[in-house]
Amino acid sequence: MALVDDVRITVKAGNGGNGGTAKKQLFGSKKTAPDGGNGGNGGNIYFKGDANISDLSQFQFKKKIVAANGVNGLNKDLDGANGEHTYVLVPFGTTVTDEATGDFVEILTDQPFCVATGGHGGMGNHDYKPDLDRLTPRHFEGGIGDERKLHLVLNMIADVGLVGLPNAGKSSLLKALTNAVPKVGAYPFTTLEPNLGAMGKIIIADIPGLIEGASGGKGLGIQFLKHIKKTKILLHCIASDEKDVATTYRTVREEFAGFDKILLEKNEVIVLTKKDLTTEKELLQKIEILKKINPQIITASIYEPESLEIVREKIISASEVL
Ligand SMILES: Nc1nc2c(ncn2[C@@H]2O[C@H](COP(=O)(O)OP(=O)(O)OP(=O)(O)O)[C@@H](O)[C@H]2O)c(=O)[nH]1
Ligand SMILES: [Mg+2]
Repeated sequence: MALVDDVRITVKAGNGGNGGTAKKQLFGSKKTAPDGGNGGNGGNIYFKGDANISDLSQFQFKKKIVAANGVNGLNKDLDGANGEHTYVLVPFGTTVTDEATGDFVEILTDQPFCVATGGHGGMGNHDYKPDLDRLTPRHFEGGIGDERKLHLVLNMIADVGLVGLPNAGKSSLLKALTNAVPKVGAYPFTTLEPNLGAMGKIIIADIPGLIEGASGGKGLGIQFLKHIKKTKILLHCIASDEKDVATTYRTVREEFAGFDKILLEKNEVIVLTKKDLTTEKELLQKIEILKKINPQIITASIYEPESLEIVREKIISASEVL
């Protein structure tokens, strides 16, 4: 699935219902008495984290979320009903920023977080104090519900991140290991948006390839590095038919350093991909070179199921350690 991870929406909480201004005729008298009920409160809008939602695509075409208004108060002292609250389910890890104030919150639990409060219901005239002029009500208007422009950004919470140069075989590996069906191509920058896939309970993210200078803005990958900031394990993919695997490795690590050093501290497993494209001898030489830098190294080919089994086992064992 392509990931929608950055949207701007408007939320509008319900307005309060107006208080009633009715008067009843008093029995056996020419006098009247106020009997207008209170208006209902407008509905609030809450955001809640939900594990079944993986991106923000629900907001691509639904840019405004509106909660119900409170119902107006009626005569015979009937209070209007409160407008129903609206609960919006978002993926865990969604940051919600109020564009006007810059205030933000990261949704990390399923506890409802109120982003817009409904207006108070207006006071029905039956509630007026006798010292107020009960027959010319002043506070009957319901309050206006909050309206806010919100910027939602999903820093997705994947357990494992696939990183490497363009064309390293990252998306192919995601496809082979999970239920995801990312686009695969024999050219760099096939992946333009991050892809997510599930291997059992483990979520794997595949991001666009990184190139030298990416942390300074070159290519595509850098804007997506934020998505792997929270992963526990990085699978650093290097194609076995690369001539200088050590330089390739360092190129990507330097981009990590340029973006956020936290990436350098993550548990990293090197995967020499496309092992079918090289000889056993060459493969062993490349393993020897890379082992000196990081001893956690495995080899894989999407055409060799037993090698994929080893990748799976490595991911699972690395996840268990953490
Ligand atoms: N022979 C062989 N080819 C592979 C293997 N894995 C991937 N490829 C090929 O390598 C090319 C690039 O694969 P992708 O999975 O798109 O590479 P990527 O790293 O996701 O590339 P970007 O999205 O551009 O960063 C495609 O033509 C794949 O078919 C493999 O194990 N063996
Ligand atoms: Mg790709």
